[in-house]
Amino acid sequence: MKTLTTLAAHALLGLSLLAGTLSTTALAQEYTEGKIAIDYPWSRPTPPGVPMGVGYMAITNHGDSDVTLIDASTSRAKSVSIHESTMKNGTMSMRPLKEGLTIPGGETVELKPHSYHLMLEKLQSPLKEGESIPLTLNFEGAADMDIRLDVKPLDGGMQKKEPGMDHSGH
Ligand SMILES: [Cu+2]
Repeated sequence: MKTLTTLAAHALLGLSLLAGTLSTTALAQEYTEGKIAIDYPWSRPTPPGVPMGVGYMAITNHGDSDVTLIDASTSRAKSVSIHESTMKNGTMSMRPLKEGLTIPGGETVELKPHSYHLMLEKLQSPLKEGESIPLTLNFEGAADMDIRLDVKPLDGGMQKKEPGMDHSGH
């Protein structure tokens, strides 16, 4: 049974990689703890020598009151901070959210490229595609959560691709 399940999972994964964004999202990991749901937590591979990685996910607050992501930690990095990227005069810059990131009751906040993200600082070793990175999220107003970031290819399946054009690798 276990072998069959593993084979099926690999087959599904292969299909999802070819099919692109929608299937990848549909198969993505979800976590729920109390009123908080985390969808599609992912990261990107880091080149050797680059000491920083990213963390992306969608955080949904099913409660009535605000919840704030105040901190996060992982065994793979010395520290994790919460950042916001903004475009200013054509240049992308990012700033730490010192007060944390608030998710109002009944709303979803997305951490994604060019927007809110987690910054994994002083990585112990590069993040490699296919890895799953343990991450603890600390909330104010909700219980802490242990999740895993799936390390996806550089485009993260986030870019639009032409069907049949996805064979450039290797
Ligand atoms: Cu950043």
